[in-house]
Amino acid sequence: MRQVTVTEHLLLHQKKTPMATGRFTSLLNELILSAKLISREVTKAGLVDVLGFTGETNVQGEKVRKLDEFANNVLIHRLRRSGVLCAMASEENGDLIQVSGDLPQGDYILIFDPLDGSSNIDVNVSIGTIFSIYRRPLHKASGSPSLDEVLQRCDKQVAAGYFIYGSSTMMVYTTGNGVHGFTLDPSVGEFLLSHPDMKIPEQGRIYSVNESYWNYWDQATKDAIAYFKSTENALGKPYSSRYIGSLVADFHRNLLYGGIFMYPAKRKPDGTYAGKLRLTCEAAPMAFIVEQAGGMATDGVNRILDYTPTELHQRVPFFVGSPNDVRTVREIMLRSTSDAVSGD
Ligand code: P6P
Repeated sequence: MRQVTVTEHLLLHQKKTPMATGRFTSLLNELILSAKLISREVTKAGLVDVLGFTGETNVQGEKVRKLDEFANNVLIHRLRRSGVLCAMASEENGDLIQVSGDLPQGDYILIFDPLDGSSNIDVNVSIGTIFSIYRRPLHKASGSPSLDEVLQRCDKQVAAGYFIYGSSTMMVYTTGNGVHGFTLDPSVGEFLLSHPDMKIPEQGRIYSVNESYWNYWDQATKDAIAYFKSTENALGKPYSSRYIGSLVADFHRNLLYGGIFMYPAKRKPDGTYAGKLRLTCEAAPMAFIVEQAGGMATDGVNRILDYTPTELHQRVPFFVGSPNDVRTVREIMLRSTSDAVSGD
């Protein structure tokens, strides 16, 4: 396959969308540079643990700190200078990160999880950076954007993607014209097209969930999970159970092989139920990607992309993957809930 870079692919294959503009390309390039810097540090993480500090300093001239703080600082530092953002939001920061002041601004809004699953880094498990991009509502394009300009309906995303730092570093993204995967070739420092037009298998063979929460799930959830462990399912045998505990790694494997990732609502000490994953920087971008790859993403019943966030760090139950499996979960949950209501 001829070597195609991300920028080339964007300009060549997506020219029919407004996203193939120079401004979006410079945003993507700053994300790519950030990912290269993060990938380099993630790769050395084990050495930092074994050898103590490497003695190197990071972009801010400070000693290498915790990896997710490092990743967060790299993204904020670089993207502030992209000249195309009016606001950012990070999983690591409680509030909006403004891009005001002397730096040039644009009308894109970036929401990201700088290093998802970073607790896995000490055991050399793949982790990732997740990003979601919106445009500022045109009628408000002046001054610093307010929170309500950022909390847009999730199907308003103009792009979404992730970097996965694993056996190789990959970038998978969509601008609404399919999903495309690029693998970093460290020898040239470029992400090269390796997975054009990715499509998730319609029927999965894998289910991914942390079963230790069984006693914290409601009955509808237990009925759904039991489906994948039974012989009364689409496969006629139990699905394979694969759970890494790193969303990007579990999602990426299921995108390639087919399957469903589930993080259901759990009962809290006060008796209410809530999800763990964050809507704006985890569920919404992954939902955009999976739908563009022919998959589905719900909170068990409702489509994730139909959500409008009420707060920046809102959490949701999350079911994402092969459409047959996500649809089946929805049917089981609706039936289980109606049985509960009618007392069956
Ligand atoms: P648990 C990592 O902390 C994360 O946010 C996701 O990457 C991952 O899917 C999930 O939490 C794992 O959570 O409760 O199973 O450890």
